[in-house]
Amino acid sequence: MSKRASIVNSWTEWDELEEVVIGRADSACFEPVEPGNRPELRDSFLAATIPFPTGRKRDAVVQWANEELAGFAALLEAQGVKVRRPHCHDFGQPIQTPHFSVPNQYCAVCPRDVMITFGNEILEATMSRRARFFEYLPYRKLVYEYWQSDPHMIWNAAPKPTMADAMYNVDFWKWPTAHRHARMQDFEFCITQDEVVFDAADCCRLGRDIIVQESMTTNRTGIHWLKRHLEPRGLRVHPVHFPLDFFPSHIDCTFVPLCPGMILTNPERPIRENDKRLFLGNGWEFVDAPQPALTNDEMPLFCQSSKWLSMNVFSISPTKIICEERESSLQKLLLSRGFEVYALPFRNVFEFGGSFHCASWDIRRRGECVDYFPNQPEYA
Ligand code: ABU
Repeated sequence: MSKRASIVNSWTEWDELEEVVIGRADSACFEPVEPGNRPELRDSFLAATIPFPTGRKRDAVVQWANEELAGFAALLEAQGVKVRRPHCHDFGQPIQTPHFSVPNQYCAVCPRDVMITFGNEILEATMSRRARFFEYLPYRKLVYEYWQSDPHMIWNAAPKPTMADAMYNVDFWKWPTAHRHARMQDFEFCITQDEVVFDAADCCRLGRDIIVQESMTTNRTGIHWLKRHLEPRGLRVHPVHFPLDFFPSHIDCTFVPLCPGMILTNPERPIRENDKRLFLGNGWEFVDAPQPALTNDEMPLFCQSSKWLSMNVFSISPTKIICEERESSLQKLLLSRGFEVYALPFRNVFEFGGSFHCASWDIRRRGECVDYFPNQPEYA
C-alpha cells in the first residue's frame, strides 16, 4: 500500500486525525414518510394522535444543533485538526425524478452517512432513502477541492439506485414483532436485493479489512458492489450481521472499534456467531458498552435514532475519544481502559440523525493500510 503523503488518506476509525469534515444543521428538514422510512414521534400517545411533522425544522432547533456542532469543531481545532464544513444546500426543496418525488430533503448534519474515505479514495454512497438522494451535494465543492489539490486522490460515486417503489419491501413496516423475530436470520428489511444500495455509515474501516452491516440501509447487492470495488485494491470486505437489531441502520451505534484490538459492542445487539470469527481469531476484544444515560423513551421527541447514540463516539487518535457529556458510565469505562476522554454536549444534534461519529467524515488520519486480521476465517 502507498506510503506517500497526500491530503486524502484514512484507513481506520481511530488513527491520529489530521483533517475532518463536521456537519452543519442549516436548512435541515424533517425526513418525509417514504417506502424506505417511517419516521414516528417517540411518544407513543402523540405518535398515535398526530402525524410526524414535515418541512423545515424550527430556526431555534437548528441553531442549538449548530452550536453543539461548532463546539465539536472547536475541540478538534484545539487538538490541531483541520476542520472543514459542508456548503449550504436548501433541503426544503422537493425532489422529482422519473421514479419518485418527495416534498423535501433532510440535512447535512451527518456526512458519515453519505461520504467515506478508503485510504486515498473518497466514495459517495448510493444512499437508500429518497429524501437523501442528493445529500452528496453539500460535499461536492470540498470533494472537487481535494481532487484538484491532491493528485493521488481517487474520487468515485457509487451507482445511484432508482429508489422506485419496486426497490422497497413496504410490507416490512407492518410486520408484527413475532414475525420479525421468526425472520431475524433472513436479514431482509425494507429494501429489496434488486439494486445496489448502501449508506456509507454501514461500513467500518479496520485497515485492510472493511466490515459492512446488512441493514435497512444497505443490502447484500450493495455489499457485493463494495467487494468488487474495493477488493482489487487488496482490501477485504466482510458482511456482518446483528440479528437482534430488528431495525438496523448504520453500524456506528452497534459495533465501534476504538483502537487496534478493541471493539465497543452493543450488549443488546450481539454480532452473529459466524461473523465473530474474524475478530476472535485475531485476538480482538469485545467490550460491552454500559446502558446509555437516556432510555429510548427519553430520547428527543423527533429523534429517529436509538438510545445507543451513546456509543457513537469519535476517536481523535487511538488514545483520545470524544463522548457525550452526560454519558458518565461510558466515560468511566473508557477511562478505565486508559483512554483520554473529551466530554462535550451533543443532545441537540440527536434529532438530526446522529452523534459525534455520524456528524463527522474523516479525510486524513496518520498511518497506512495495516493488516490487523492476518488470520482470515473461511466463511461457511
Ligand atoms: N444513525 C445511527 C443510528 C443508529 C441507531 O439508532 O442505532
